[in-house]
Amino acid sequence: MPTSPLRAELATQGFTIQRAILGPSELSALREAAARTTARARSGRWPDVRTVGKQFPPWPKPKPDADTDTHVPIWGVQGLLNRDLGPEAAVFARAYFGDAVLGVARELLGADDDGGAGDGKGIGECRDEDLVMELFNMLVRPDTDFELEWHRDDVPRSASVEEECARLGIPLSVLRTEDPSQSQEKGEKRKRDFHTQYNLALYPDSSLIVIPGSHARPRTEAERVPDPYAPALPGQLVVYLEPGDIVFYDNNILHRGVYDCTKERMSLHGSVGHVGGARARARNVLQHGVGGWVDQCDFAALGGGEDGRIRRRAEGMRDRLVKLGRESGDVGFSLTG
Ligand SMILES: O=C(O)CCC(=O)C(=O)O
Repeated sequence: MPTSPLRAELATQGFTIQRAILGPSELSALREAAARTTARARSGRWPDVRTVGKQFPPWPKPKPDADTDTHVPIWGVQGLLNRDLGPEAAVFARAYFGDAVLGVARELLGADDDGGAGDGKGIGECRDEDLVMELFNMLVRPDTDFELEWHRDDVPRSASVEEECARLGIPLSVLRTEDPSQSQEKGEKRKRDFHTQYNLALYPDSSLIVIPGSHARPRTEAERVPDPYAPALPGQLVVYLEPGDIVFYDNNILHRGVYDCTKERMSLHGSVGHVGGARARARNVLQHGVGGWVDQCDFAALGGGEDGRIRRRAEGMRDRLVKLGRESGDVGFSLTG
């Protein structure tokens, strides 16, 4: 069992919530930048979006008509750190690379042991030099109600139980129990994760639904149901966040999104890597098109003084992602649809 309470909760439940990590001025700056960016994306002037009706990347790029008003139906905006976004990118960069988010990420990415690898590596605290820039996107209210199917981010629905166990890094002994959700083996993943993913809410958010503990076991029969949009599965839990709350979750927890078009949603959806993960993370990160612009990211707007420390951290994390991109080649896509 990990010694850090946060790591222990992530290992057993598959998610952990931290309340009110943003101060009022940071929250208000982020809301303003998020509103401008969302309006720009809906008007077709930001190409990197998640379009309603499609769950997984790649998403089509809107082609605005110069003569008529364009309205793009979106449920997400991608690439918040892309310098082409203009001044908003610096506001988002302060949140992504700042201590509030990365303090929690570093704790979650630290380790008490080598996670079962048996090579004696990877023990200890996670330092700034270990961090790798990954994704920073935003999930927003669609114009019409929209749902995502139940999924794990990096394991296809078609995976057999054996494949699922291998991808999740859980012992095959789980298979020998009658009901995997009741297994003694359940509840703690053996393999160390070299990344962590989060939703940071700028408005009250109840869109994410998870099945606690499901990251550490194969799907039960009930979870292998033919209806990927099954409205209720045993043990499901709606994640309630207030503005400034953040949920870190294992991206292979069984989860879905249910979006109510009458409720404002602007939740920053990010992931942070550890250098130990390198190639294994390449597909998850680079399938979102980040490789096309990450080497152009310029964090000069983060300034000097105290911000200089954050800027240096940002540049180091960016450089480690650029290196990962160079080494990885064509990575393909995790899921389709
Ligand atoms: O809307 C959410 O919080 C979940 C998004 C999600 O499941 C995904 O991006 O894969």
